[in-house]
Amino acid sequence: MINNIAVKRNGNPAYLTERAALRRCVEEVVDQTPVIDIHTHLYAPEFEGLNLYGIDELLTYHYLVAEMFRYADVRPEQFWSLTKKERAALVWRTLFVENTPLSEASIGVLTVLNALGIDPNTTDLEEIRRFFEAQEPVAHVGRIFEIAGVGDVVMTNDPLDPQETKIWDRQLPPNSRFHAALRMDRILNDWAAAARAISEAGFAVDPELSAESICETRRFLDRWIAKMKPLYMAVSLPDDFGYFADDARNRLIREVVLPTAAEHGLPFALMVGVRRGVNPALRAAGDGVGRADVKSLEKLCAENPGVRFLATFLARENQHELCVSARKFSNLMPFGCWWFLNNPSIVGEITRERIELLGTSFIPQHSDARVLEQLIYKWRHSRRIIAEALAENYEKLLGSGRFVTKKEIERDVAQLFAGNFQKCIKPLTNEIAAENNG
Ligand code: RAT
Ligand code: ZN
Repeated sequence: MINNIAVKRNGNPAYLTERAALRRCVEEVVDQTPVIDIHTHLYAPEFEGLNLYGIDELLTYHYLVAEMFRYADVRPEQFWSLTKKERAALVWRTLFVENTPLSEASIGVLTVLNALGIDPNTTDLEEIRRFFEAQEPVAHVGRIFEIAGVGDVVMTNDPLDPQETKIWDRQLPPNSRFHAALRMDRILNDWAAAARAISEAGFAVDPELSAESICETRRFLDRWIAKMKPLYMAVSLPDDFGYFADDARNRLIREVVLPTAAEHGLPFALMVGVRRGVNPALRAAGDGVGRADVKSLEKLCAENPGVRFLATFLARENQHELCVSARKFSNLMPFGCWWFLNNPSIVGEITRERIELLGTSFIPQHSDARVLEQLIYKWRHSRRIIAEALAENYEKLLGSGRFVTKKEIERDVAQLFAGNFQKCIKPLTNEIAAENNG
C-alpha cells in the first residue's frame, strides 16, 4: 500500500521531487503570500501624528538609538534635548557614515532605502529626507503594504492613552487594513495609576480592587471593546510574572480580563519577559530581557479552555518550553520572534524549533513595526529565514520518500502567515466553549 502511494507520487508531475525546484517553489510561495502582521505599533493614517513614517522616524527607532549610544560620545540627557531631526542626523552619522551599518536594525534601514529606489550608499541624509517629504501619506501607506507583502496589520491600542482616546472618540469608520488590539499594560502592570485614570473617566474604581471596581473595570473594557472592535486583548509582562501569586495583577487577569475575553470571544495575548527600564535614561531603548516562567502560561491555558491564548516570550531560553507547552494546549498559539529575538540567526533557530515540534500550527512572525516603512525590512528579512527553515523541512520530507506539491506549500504558508491567526480570532462556538469549560 505505502509503496503504491510512493509509485503514484513519483509519477505525478505536480510533485516537487527535485531539491532545487522545491527550494525555489518555497521561496516563491513565501514571497507571494500576503501576511497578517499580528502585532505592530503602527497606526492608520486617520490617527494623524501617531502614524509614523519617513527617514527621521526610521533613524530614531529605539533599536537604533540603543546602538548609537554604544558609539557616540553623547550623554542621554544631551541626546533627548535635541530635536527629532537632530537626533536622526546623529544616528545617521554615527551608525551609517562613521561606522559600518552591520546590525540587523541598521541593515533594515538600508533594505528600506533600497526597496524604495534610494541608493543605500548615499551619505546625504537631506536627499533621503526630500524623498520621504514628497510622499502623499495615504498613497505611501498603500505602496509600503504592497512592497512588504502585508495585507493587514494589527495596531496596539491603549484605552488609557489620551493621545489615542481622543481620536477613537471621533468615531472614525473602521479601517479595512489596520485593526485594533486592546492593550492592557497600564491596567495590569500599574493598577494604582490605572485606577486613578479609569475613575477620572467616570468609572467607580478604587486602588483596593473592591468588587465594585472589578465590575466597573469590566464595564470600562466593554466600552472600549465596543469602540475599538479589537481582534484580541494583549499585555506585555515582566520576566518575573507568575500566575501563582495572589496579587492585584492576577486578580485582574482572573476576574476582569479572562471573563471579558470569554464573553467577547477575544484571545488574550501575553508577551512575557521584558525588564522595563533597565537603563531608564535611554527611555524606550532602555528595556531589557529576562527568562520567565512558562508554567504560569500553562496554568492559564489549563484553567481557561474556553479562552484562546497567543503567547510570545522575549528570552531565547524560553522558546523550547513554549513549543512544548503548545503541544499540551490547543488553546495556545505561539507567535513571533519578539524584539531582541528578531535577528536572522535567532529567527532561524526558533522557526526550526517550532516546525519540528508544532508543524505549521504556530504564527512565525510579527513585525513590531513602529514606523511604517519598517514593514518592508522586517518582513523581507523574516521571509528569507522562514523560507529557508521551511525548505529544509520539506527536504527532510523528500528524504523520507514523501513528495510535496506547490498547492501543499501554499496551504502551509497561508496557515503560517494568516490562517492560524484567523482561526484564533474566530470565536469558539458556544457549544465548544461550554464543553471546554465543563
Ligand atoms: O519591540 C518594541 O518596539 C518594544 O519596544 C515593545 O514595544 C514591545 O514590542 C511591546 O509591545 O511592548
Ligand atoms: Zn510591541
